[in-house]
Amino acid sequence: LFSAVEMAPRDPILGLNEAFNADTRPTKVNLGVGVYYNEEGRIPLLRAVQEAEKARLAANSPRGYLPIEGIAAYDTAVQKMLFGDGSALIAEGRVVTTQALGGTGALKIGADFLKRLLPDAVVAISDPSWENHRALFQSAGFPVQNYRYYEAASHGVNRAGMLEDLRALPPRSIVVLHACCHNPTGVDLDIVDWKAILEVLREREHVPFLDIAYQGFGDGIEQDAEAVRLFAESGLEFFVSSSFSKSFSLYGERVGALSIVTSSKDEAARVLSQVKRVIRTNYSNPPTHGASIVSSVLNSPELRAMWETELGEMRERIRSMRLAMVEQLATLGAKRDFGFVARQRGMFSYSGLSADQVERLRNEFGIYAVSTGRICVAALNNHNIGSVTQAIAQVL
Ligand code: PLP
Ligand code: TYF
Repeated sequence: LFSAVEMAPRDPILGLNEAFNADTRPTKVNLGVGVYYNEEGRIPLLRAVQEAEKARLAANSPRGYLPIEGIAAYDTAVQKMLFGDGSALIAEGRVVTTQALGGTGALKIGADFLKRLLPDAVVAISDPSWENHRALFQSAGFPVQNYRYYEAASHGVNRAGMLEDLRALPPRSIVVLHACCHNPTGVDLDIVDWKAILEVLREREHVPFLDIAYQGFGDGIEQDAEAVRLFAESGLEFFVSSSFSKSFSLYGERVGALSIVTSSKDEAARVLSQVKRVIRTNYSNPPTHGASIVSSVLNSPELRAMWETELGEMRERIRSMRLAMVEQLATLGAKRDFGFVARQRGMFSYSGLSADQVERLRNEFGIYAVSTGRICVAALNNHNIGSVTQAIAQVL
């Protein structure tokens, strides 16, 4: 049965973790995987989460099966975060939201449902994109193409190229867009870009699939939802996959959601019934713990305020690391201007380092980055930034 099974390639990012863990150098630094580490280099357990967990433990809550679509109070809280408290879409009952196993689970449920709706569609993702986007939509049975996005020379977006590629896709293609804090580049679209993209999607009848895994890490919870809100007002039907892995530092609890914007309450009911069918035949119903914690925090004014403060602290700490990196590299006389790092958003920076330079960082200094030059700025802190910038200056 297994004699002809071939070794599957490792995930290029998660594979780095294994290599990092095996490295015995005490000065090693992991800038590979997209995880937020605090100033002490640890994954934080947020105070708001601790409070909610204490309350949950004290309540001795039973662990029955959840509804297929998850905890209702959680789904509602997700909708408000994405579409805004006063959203007309929510009031009109046009949004379907189901709890999902992280942002990844949301993407997969959405992809499987879309395969039933549009079996012959093409999926388009940004060049570059999160590694898993391509594999995930391919495993749902779609051919996956790229649209131009990142422009290395300007450390910005290739706006004309992107629009041209979106226009050139077959009508009714599925277009995956990073709503904020683009992974891997850190380079985001502005509102003018979003409006232009929206018009192309409308013209070509493409199906937008907004992926938002870092809400709150760019400019703030509301600000980072700008694109989602624009789409909400456009009258288009679209998909949103969202995740609390990063914003609640609950990576292993798998807390995410799939939201689908439909044209009417009646459509929403029918769509929900089909999405539930997809969930039921995959894992029946989602787990309780993570979503109940997130739901208690989002639905309690005190805990929510505490969480927003902590999220703001994470965002500000990343920003200060970006500024420190730019400053230190300039002071060290790096042969390149790194000012663009301060303009990028979210956890990542496409640093412009080549695969050779990344390899030298790893071999000579024990500093791990993705071979594309992506570094996780959220893994820098005041203890390691000096050695990281010195190493970068050296390999340049
Ligand atoms: N989408 C993007 C763009 C991501 O960077 C990630 C990161 O993990 C995900 C989705 C998946 O999120 P989760 O870890 O909640 O599955
Ligand atoms: O891009 C990252 O580093 C995060 C974490 O298959 C991640 O999004 C990476 C790869 C993967 C799952 C999660």
